[in-house]
Amino acid sequence: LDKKVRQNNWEEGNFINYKKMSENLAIVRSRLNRPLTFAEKILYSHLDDPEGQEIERGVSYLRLRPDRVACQDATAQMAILQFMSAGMPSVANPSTVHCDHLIEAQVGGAKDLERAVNINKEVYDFLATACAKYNIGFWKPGSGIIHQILLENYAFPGGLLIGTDSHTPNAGGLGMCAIGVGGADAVDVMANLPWELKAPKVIGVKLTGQMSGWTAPKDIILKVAGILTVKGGTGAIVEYHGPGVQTLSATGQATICNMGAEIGATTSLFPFNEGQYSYLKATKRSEIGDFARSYAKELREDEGAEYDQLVEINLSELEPHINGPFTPDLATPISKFSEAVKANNWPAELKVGLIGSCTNSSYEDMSRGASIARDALNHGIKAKSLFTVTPGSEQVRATIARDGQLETFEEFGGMVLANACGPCIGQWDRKDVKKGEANSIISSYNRNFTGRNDGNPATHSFVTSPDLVVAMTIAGSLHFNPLTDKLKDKDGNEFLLAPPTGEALPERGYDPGQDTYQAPPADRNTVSVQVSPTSDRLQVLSPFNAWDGKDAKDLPILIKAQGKTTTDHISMAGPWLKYRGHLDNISNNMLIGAINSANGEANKIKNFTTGEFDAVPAVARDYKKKGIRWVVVGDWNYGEGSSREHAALEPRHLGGLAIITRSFARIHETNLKKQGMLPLTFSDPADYDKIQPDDKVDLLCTELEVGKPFTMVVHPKDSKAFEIKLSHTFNSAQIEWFKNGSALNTMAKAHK
Ligand code: MIC
Ligand code: SF4
Repeated sequence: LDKKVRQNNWEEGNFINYKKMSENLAIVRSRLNRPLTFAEKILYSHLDDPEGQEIERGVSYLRLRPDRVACQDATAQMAILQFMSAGMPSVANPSTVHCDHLIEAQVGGAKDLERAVNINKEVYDFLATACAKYNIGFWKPGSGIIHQILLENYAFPGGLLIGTDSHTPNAGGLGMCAIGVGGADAVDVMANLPWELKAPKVIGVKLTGQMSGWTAPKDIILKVAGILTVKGGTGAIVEYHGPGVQTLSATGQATICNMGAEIGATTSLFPFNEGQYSYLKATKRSEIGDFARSYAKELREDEGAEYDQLVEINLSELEPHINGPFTPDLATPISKFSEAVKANNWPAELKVGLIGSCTNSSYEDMSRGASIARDALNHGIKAKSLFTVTPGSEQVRATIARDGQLETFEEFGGMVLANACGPCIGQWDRKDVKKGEANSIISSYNRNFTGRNDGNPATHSFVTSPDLVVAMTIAGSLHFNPLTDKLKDKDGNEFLLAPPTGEALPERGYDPGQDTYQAPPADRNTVSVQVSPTSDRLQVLSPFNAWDGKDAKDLPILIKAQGKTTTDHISMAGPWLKYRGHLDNISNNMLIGAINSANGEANKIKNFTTGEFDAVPAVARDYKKKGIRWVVVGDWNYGEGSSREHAALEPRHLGGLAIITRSFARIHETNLKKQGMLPLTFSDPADYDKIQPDDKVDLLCTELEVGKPFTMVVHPKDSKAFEIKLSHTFNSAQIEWFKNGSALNTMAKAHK
């Protein structure tokens, strides 16, 4: 364990520290004296203070020392702007930035990339120079999607990674504990502060049997999402184990961990196994694989480890699934799907099939997909629906270009898009249907909230394996089940598609493609980072005001949001991605997708000072101008989805004080605290119904204390005031963030 093994092939001085990890673990073991889950082993071996740390799953806040930080371009801008205000010369821990979210899909890979490089020049220049200055590895546009690049280059078994994107758990496919966070959390680690996480519960998923035919790794997570629902993983790590693990490729495992974000899990992970070893070897990291073998006992759960909840899946019986529309947990097995389409009146014609994205663009996925397309071509037919392919990285693109899968997809009628997020995040200049027209699309992506892909709320978006996407595009219909339904070849003869086949890893090795990495230069002093004061895309941050020390009286409810309020509803992506570095401009999208319980409409709320209805950001700005602070009332799992901290920064910037909900998604709740907001929950969730949008509320902020509920006095318009109790999860350090106005203010204070 004393060997010096580098974390990756890019950075000279960063090593994997299994020795230190095992020492930490020995300390914690002697204290806890019980078998540990794999997730616990990784977390506890990264504790800042293994002797003194209080450890109770679901209760204590762990102070951790992650091995790495990663940011994508849409969240990195705000993270780096915050890091810059901390005034440090360079990042204290290994960090990378990845350009993937700002590339719009229009006509296909090369042209789209060129266009994006022009449109986003200012932002890319900012990120490139900031990375050079602060010693951060920079992956240029075209390199691929953050999670794919991390898997190919940086993930290692037993490591702890935080990333400013909710699908960071993708690296769990290589046995890494990889957790999605907001930018302010990333800044803590960049600045060498310990990173805090509420000690997660652990949900075990035991896999037995072996998949065959049309069933793919994606079906495991589609099924798990159906069982646990979008909030079932909240506060928990999902840990896969059991004999079925050995039957999966590392990239298949990554797919499963990736989409674990959709059930709100803190992360998902697989123990170190042969599939991972082979992948490390294929990506030129045999040394890491061998090193992991020598530490293998600690890279899995202990015998007898106990889970807070256990789910069992027999892979031999698992059917292919399709989830959606509008939510990723509505899981339907393929054998029941046609019926469901009829019963729910979902548009049966399939307009577009999309494969790839960070979730499903491995060599295996592409090979299996291509085998189905080839089968169709051999019968003289092609895709009936529009069909797009998004390679997850330049390496995957170059390899499938060399090995022929890409050509097959093109012959099949596919359009190959840039190695980037594209339609997954609304970066899609879709032309085939009009806004408002009901239609269906199906993808191998992970998330399918209303309007996410094309900005059209009437688009029914389904997620499934790449295999089913390809098969369904041949039929052009949601009624098609490739396992049982025949297609007609070019002469009208019926045939059944053969089940997909494909290699987990390229026989001839990966082709790295074009070089897309910028290492930090040796001399970083001379690099200067510019933000133009007149820019509409980047804005230097100014600190938020500290708390005034008083209770807040007579606050209006800006909006009482009803039903699903995801981060896409709070701070929409798509066209708004361009303002991710400019807080004031992006605040014009605040809550424009949330449904007002008063009228069932989005972006139409009453301004109580004028009695007029207006857009949410406009009313908030008016209150701010008049010096009136406000609150938002929300429903269950508020802030589900993305890690984007803009969803917390915007209400803070426009004068919000508290967000009061039935429950929160983890990352969003932390993001709110970091920015000096109060995320509060109804102690009795039924109290949500007692609040009317026209009520005023008093928040007794002076009562804020660890573990104590908080009083809210409600003043209904025409009846007597009443009190209700609100709960919160602030610990004492976090209360300081509120008092100082933000976590960043707290950090600045400590530096003085
Ligand atoms: C997403 O999939 O929603 C995103 C876009 O990758 C986000 C990050 C963002 O909003 O920038 C995420 O998942 O965290
Ligand atoms: Fe990009 Fe979509 Fe993956 Fe998010 S889920 S990182 S938007 S490809």
